[in-house]
Amino acid sequence: MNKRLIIIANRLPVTVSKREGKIHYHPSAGGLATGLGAFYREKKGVWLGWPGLASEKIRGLEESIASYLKELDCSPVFLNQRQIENFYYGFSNKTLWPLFHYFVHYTLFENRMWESYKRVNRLYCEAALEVATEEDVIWVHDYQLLLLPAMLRERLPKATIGFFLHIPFPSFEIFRLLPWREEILEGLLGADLVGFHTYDYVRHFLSSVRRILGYDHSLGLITTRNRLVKVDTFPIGIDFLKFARAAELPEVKNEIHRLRRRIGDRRVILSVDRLDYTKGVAERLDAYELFLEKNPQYRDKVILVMVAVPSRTKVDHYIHLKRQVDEHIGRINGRFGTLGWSPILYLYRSVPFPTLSALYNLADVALVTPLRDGMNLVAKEYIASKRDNLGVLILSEMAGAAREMGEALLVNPYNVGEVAQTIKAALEMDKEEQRERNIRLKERLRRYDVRRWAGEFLDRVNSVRALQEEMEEKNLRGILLRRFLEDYSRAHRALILLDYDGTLTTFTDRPEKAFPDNEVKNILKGLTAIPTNRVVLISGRKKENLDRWFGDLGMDLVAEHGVWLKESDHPWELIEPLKQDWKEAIRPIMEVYADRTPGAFIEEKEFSLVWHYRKAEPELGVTRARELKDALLNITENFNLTILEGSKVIEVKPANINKGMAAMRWITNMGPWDFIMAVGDDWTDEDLFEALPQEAYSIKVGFGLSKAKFNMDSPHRVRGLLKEMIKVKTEKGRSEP
Ligand code: ADQ
Repeated sequence: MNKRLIIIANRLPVTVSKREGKIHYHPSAGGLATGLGAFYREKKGVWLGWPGLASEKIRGLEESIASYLKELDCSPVFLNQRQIENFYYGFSNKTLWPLFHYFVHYTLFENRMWESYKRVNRLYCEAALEVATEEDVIWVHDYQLLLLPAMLRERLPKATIGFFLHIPFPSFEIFRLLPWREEILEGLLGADLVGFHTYDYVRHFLSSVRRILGYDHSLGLITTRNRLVKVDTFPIGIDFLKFARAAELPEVKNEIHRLRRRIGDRRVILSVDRLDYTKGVAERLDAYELFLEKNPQYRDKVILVMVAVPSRTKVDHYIHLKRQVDEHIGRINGRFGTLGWSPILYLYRSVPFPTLSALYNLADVALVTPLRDGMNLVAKEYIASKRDNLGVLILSEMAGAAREMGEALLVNPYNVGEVAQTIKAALEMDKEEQRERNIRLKERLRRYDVRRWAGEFLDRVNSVRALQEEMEEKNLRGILLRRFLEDYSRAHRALILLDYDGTLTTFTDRPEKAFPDNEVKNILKGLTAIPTNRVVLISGRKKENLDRWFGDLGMDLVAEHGVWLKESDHPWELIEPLKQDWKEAIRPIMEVYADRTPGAFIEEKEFSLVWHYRKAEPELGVTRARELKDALLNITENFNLTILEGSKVIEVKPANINKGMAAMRWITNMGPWDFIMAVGDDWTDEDLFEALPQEAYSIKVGFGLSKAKFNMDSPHRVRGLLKEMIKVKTEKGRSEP
């Protein structure tokens, strides 16, 4: 199905301005607008965003602006001066931008700005609800709208929602500083797919989600309380052909001639960016200065063309940066310049495309040295523009682009000496080598251009949505739930197999703390009291533990994942004679890993050993659990043992004993049944689900891959289900005396 595409970004691809009382429209700068501009219109989409002018300045003109923009498939979100101040210049650009670029000392944490950020995200949500439906694909962009996915999800639960972050996602150590970190992560997890430029950013995000919200993931698939969210890498491409073909255009050729006349036959080093402290302009100037100092032979033979687009000119750090750069350039030009030569040609403005393209074509070297950059499109545009494949790209390791542009000369932008030397090496690189490097770079840029990037993102978001729907279909509610209750109410002999931890109760830090509350006891008592029911609690816990908690309820019990069985008032029985000698070999290994992992501990059961890591630092816990499993694998085979991976536990016990085997005693020996159900939440319950006959109801608590036919999202809902079952039978009992 060809779904409509709704793009939501801070800015529209069209900017509205007002000059001499008249409204003007012109295309917005930046890769996203040019790259996706054509794409969303082909998809019959709508682009939602701020048109770039405060609403105070267009009082009374809102409607005519909106109707003009509508022709361009754009839908404006109008922001007033205060919102621009607090949401855009404030929280977006004084909190998130510096923090996510590791400029912690520039970061402001102010509640007033945060409140505005929430309100404006809500405003975008309301605006989106006017155009979007659950049938559309909604693609939210960038750090100004981190809360929007969850807001949209709340209102359009079945919509397909993607989110892409254009800037870096910082490491957990940085992200944790944000006082509103939980809300931000929850906001993002409203999406079906969250995309980043590089795998490092993906890693950082997953780690923050795990440590801050406690949601685990497997291969980038996060399981939240009730949904799956995919996290993946999509390195943005550029509009390759636009740059590759530009040199043919007469206006670009003219610009090349004009600039060449001005520059003479000097070698050209080019620097292009928004004037932003993350772009490393000061360090770049230091490096160029050092290069001129160390290599007098190049004076008057080179020129650095520095193009800087004014940016966020109302934020203090940017005002300061502008002054600093002006002075720095003045100093270098004063120090080395001659009557006929200025070492730096500085253009502090946005240049039109023909000029930009001409500069890319002329430049012998592109100096792209941000201190931190999500991707950096300039690096890609430079290479794409080179028709003869000549030219050298010097690229910062700290730019996302460095991950895929290994053929460039990679530098650490803080290492001024290294950058200065690399400028020299670039100017002296032989042509054959330049061609070789650039041809390879270019081929990748051609293949993975901005359309391919957007196409892959949208394909993926649709496939995640399909997976979500599959999970939805398994969710035991609505018609499915009604059918379940009807089947149950008709049953004359019902077998009810229940796991305890994670199924009837949520997990706690220490296993002994998870004792049953009154509600759960009443439910179990109520179910057991119904004469047509047979209730079996199948747990991994020790039998003494189960006796203490459930001994007086009259139901059947299975302890230690199927080692011990007990029918109501009868004594405990061992499922079969079992040896214990293996424990001496396993315990010391587990001890080593418990000592090395703060928070981890060993629990000894009669026929198994369990290594718990719920209280350990989450990532260390997972890593150590993997290592422990590896270390145990060789030994367990000799003893005929199995290793079970439960929820934050590794358990070793005799093979051929499991919950499924234990359940067979009831399923087959005590049958026939006209209703069987089993509920469980972790890997150990999968054996149980597998042992059930075809017609049985198997229910997994939580989302994720399972052999169970149905899902329920929490122990709370399982309790609700069991209460319904009691009610159904009690009412039936009353009406059928
Ligand atoms: P930016 O920080 O804006 O983007 P960048 O990726 O380099 O950085 O894109 C800048 C764009 O503006 C380029 O397309 C460039 O051609 C254009 N541009 C720059 N200077 C110009 C000038 N003087 N005149 C005209 N045009 C100029 C954010 C992230 C990046 C990420 C992009 C896309 O910070 O890391 O690569 O989004 O995801």
